Amino acid sequence: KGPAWDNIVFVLGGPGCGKGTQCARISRDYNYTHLSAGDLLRDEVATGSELGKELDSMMKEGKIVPMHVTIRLLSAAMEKAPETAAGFLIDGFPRQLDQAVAFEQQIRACKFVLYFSCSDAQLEKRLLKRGETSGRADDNIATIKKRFRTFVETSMPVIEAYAAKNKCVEISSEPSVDEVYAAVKKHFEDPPP
Ligand code: UP5
Ligand code: MG
Repeated sequence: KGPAWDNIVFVLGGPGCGKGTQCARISRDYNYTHLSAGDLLRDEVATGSELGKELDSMMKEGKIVPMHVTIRLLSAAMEKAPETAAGFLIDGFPRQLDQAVAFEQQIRACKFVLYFSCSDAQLEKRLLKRGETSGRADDNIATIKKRFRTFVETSMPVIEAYAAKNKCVEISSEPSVDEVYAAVKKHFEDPPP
């Protein structure tokens, strides 16, 4: 397997913190393959399959879907990625501690976690704004509140576990996209800080 398999970065943070926005820039500038677990799930929903229907109703409730689904989708997408890529950005996964363990056992260990911290007030503002045009079924206030709750209760422990192992880089995503990216870039430059 190519060098990317030794350079897996989990990109985590609350709903709307800017994972997708920042990953797009990193993949553009550093030749990383960007895989958003949420996008892969929404692609499955878009096929109209039975599985897609089940995923859609879980996502509308802000629930985390069973990890055998996300791991299968991610692993298939990783196998299809260009061999010349420098790394993988796994955006929005793992969302629960057992998912981190399973991914690292079944695929590879991650190099580090990039965690975007942001206040709920800012997240809510961004998601409601995006909801005006995104067409995302979960960008409505009722689902947003559920997504926040799931993040705090279930996904924060993943971040805390990597932080305890000194494998978590925390960057505030409260400032502008450019300012956040300036902080992000430092961690992808060679040599690292
Ligand atoms: N924006 C971004 N950065 C900004 C900044 N610095 N200043 C001002 N505005 C900024 O950004 C969100 C919005 O904010 C955009 O309009 C952007 O322009 C603006 P985005 O980059 O899209 O943020 P992101 O963190 O990617 O937000 P997203 O909504 O995608 O995060 P979620 O974690 O909520 O969504 P995801 O797609 O990962 O998951 C959706 C659902 O899928 C989950 O709720 C869950 O039900 C399910 N799921 C699983 O079950 N398992 C998984 O492994 C993954 C998902
Ligand atoms: Mg996203």
